[in-house]
Amino acid sequence: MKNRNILRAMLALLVIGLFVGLAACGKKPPQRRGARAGAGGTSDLASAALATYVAPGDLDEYYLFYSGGHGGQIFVAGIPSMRHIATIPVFSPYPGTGYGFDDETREMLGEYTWGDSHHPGLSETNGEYDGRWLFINDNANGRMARIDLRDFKTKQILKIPNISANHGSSFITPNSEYATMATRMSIPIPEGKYADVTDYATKYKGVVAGIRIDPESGHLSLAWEIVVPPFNYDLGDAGKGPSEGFMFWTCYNSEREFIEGGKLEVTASQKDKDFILMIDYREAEKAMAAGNFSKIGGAPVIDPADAPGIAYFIPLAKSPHGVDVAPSGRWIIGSGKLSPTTTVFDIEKIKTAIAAKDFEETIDGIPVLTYSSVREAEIPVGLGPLHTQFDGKGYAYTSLFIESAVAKWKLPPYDEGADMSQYVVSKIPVAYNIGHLVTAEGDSMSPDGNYLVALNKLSKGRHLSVGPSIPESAQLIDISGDKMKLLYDAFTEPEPHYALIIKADKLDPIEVYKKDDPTWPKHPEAIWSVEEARIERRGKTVEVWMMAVRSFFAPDVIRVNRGDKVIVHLTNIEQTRDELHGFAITSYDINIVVDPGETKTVTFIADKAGVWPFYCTNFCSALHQEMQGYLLVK
Ligand code: RUQ
Ligand code: CUA
Repeated sequence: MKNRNILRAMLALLVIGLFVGLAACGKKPPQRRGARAGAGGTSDLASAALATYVAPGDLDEYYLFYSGGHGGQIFVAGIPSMRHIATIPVFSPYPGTGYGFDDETREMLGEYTWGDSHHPGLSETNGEYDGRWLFINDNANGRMARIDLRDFKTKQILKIPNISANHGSSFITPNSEYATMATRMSIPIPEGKYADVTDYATKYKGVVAGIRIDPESGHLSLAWEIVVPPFNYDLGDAGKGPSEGFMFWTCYNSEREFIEGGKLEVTASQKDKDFILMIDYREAEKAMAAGNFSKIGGAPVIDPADAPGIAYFIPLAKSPHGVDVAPSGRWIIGSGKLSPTTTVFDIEKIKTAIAAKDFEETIDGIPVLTYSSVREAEIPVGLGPLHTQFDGKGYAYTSLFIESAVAKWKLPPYDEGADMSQYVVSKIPVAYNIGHLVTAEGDSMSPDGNYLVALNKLSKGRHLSVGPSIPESAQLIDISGDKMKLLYDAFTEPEPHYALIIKADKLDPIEVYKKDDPTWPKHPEAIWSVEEARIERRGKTVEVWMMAVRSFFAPDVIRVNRGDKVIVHLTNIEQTRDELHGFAITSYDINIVVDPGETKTVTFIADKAGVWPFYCTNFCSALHQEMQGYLLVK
């Protein structure tokens, strides 16, 4: 750290020296980087460079995990450098790490070759990120995945019945008991059932679900589902502190209709208000224990009409997107996209209203709390508010999609009868049309309050052109002072939605899979020496136990007959960090990659006769090119 500050000071002198030098010799300075004025913000070159420069060999302070949208991955970057460090494939195959080619990951991907990864969630203990697991939803196929942060690999993809387009996910409760899932686009349930859209109001249903997280292994399983009216359930969050025990989701289209040719954007915006759905998951646990559910599509589904106290609606400005619980857990923040305000709700007022049965109406067995009784304030943040994050110092930051800006505003308490606009303390323009935003440890109970990353939908003109499809932009903003300061523009593959920032020292990833590590499951087919390497034939099945080490495979010839089933278990016996080996068979569309100490299995039918070289795809040594063998198919 100290070294780094010295380096930064030296850099500052260098930058200043450069300008002074250029001015003195009378030469026109080259167009100064950072000087190009434009909408979306500029930064002060010297201070921004100092704040973000991570010297070669030096390390970032935080990990940034940002979703890859319909690319199906998660990207990893460092903060403050914003350098992309790794890609974690989740819902899509990724030949770079061999993901989706070996038997295990191929089975995990199942029938899909892509997913729409939106909202990462980090495991928590007592409301703090604990650095164990990272979760993410698939907005396309009703799925959720778990990544182990010891090796940064996807370990499980869970698909559950009845959830149609899982968007309101994966938000984690303060002790990682549950992750959320929710239907974005209602359908008749179970999936596969037919009903025309003309019967939308009565035959289509939404479903929200609690996914249990095993406290030891992180394994995901379905705990319960709750059937809810056919609205579109959008984003969610889990309560904490005084709101622990509740889950929240915004929903739009409370008009509950899908009119053919009617444009949902119009028909779903008729009413002034939509809702936040609030679920009491302790009540869901009780309903499950009492057998108070029915089975739909194989899943236990609770009907709120039969389980009073399980679900409530909180009215909110129409067509809302984000709902975010403040670090204290007391304030629940929701934003209607078409309203220039964001609304603060008080969990204490919500509890009081529930106790007093202070309801406006009841929809499909779900009471609607009286808006004026539970609302704390409406804050005029600006146009197109989407998501809100926090700094732990009493301020909230709301992304403004239409305004292309981030608004910083003060959380309660507020003065009685005050003009609320005074609580919007500052704004910073971003480039352009911001969706999500994230602050350092912003979803935990103690955000760090130094960095914010704006995940913008458009980046036009802020980088070298790469044709009509240009990258998304992610802007790093300093929020440590009174005024927000733009530090850095980074550009990403399509298409980050949400992201999370965790302190680097909370993670302790392994360097290799140690040969005898009791904390890691032993692969039953692992081999550790040339002596153990072998090929066995049983009828038409040929099984190969192969090892890879710099710079050869053993065995390096596999003889089979056309039509044989071939099973290759490949162990990389290296115990040195970053000594990876690949195993690609030409013309067979196979490429697996094994990390040091790792074993993977790939099974295929040898359906092409001939001589097919296999080789190591990962550059491993000076003699990497020589690391090859032959699959001989007679
Ligand atoms: S959503 S910004 Cu999943 Cu907000 Cu995309
Ligand atoms: Cu092993 Cu290249």
